[in-house]
Amino acid sequence: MAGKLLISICVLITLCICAEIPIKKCQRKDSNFNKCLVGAIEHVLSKSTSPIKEIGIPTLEPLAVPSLTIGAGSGAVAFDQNYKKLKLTGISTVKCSKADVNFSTKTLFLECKSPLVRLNFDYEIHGKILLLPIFGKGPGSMDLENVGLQLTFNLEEQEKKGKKHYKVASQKFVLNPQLVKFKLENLFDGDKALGDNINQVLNDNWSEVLADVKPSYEEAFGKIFSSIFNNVLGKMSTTEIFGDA
Ligand SMILES: *[C@@H]1O[C@H](CO)[C@@H](O)[C@H](O)[C@H]1NC(C)=O
Ligand SMILES: CC(=O)N[C@H]1CO[C@H](CO)[C@@H](O)[C@@H]1O
Repeated sequence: MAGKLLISICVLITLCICAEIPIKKCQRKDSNFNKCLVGAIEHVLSKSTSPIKEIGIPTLEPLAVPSLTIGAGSGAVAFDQNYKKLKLTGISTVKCSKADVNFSTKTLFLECKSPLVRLNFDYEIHGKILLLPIFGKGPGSMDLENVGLQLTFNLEEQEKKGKKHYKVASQKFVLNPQLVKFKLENLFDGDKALGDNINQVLNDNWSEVLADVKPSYEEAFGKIFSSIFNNVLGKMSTTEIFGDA
């Protein structure tokens, strides 16, 4: 019994020492660096149904956001949107066409696509949409179909324990879906006819609705992605991530 225990402890220790960080590495000096980066990013995203603790990446599929408040727009959407228990799915199927790092300007640019990004949430709203009164509280979803995603990170250097690390100084996130479908359940205290009607109006006019709230969504999710990327950058030095300068 004691022998067996000892063996399993040894195995555990060996595993811990041998375990490589489970990501593909790309060397900045390689001529195909940007292409390698596309592969490495897609690899991480495809494995994101569980966290990658070694580099500080939480589960991204689904990505859980406990609560999110988006302020009223200036047009179609005249109310604060309060979301709770928000879950974003679709990140694991993201394909990137471009990853571009410029080490002199310290910028990382990503251009990706997803066939479907879905947001599930509990909502609470009270206000007017496209001039029509709307109120309610309940579960809902928002589907973004064939969505283009562009993410720019501006980085700055910092030193941690004598090693050079990057951190995100600012970010810009742009999302462009080809179609958005809304589904808000239990609107108007459960009045189905009124609820169906507003959902129809939302879906018929999705592009106008989206235009009003898009900048706030981009800002909110840009910050979420930055904070995840910052975790990675904090755990790995510039050399560990991108190879020697
Ligand atoms: C990096 O950006 C600078 C300034 O925009 C540009 O002159 C340079 O060519 C870029 N480097 C690469 C490798 O793209
Ligand atoms: C309030 C509003 O702008 N409604 C428009 C939504 O879209 C339909 C067409 O599907 C228009 O007829 C409505 O005027």
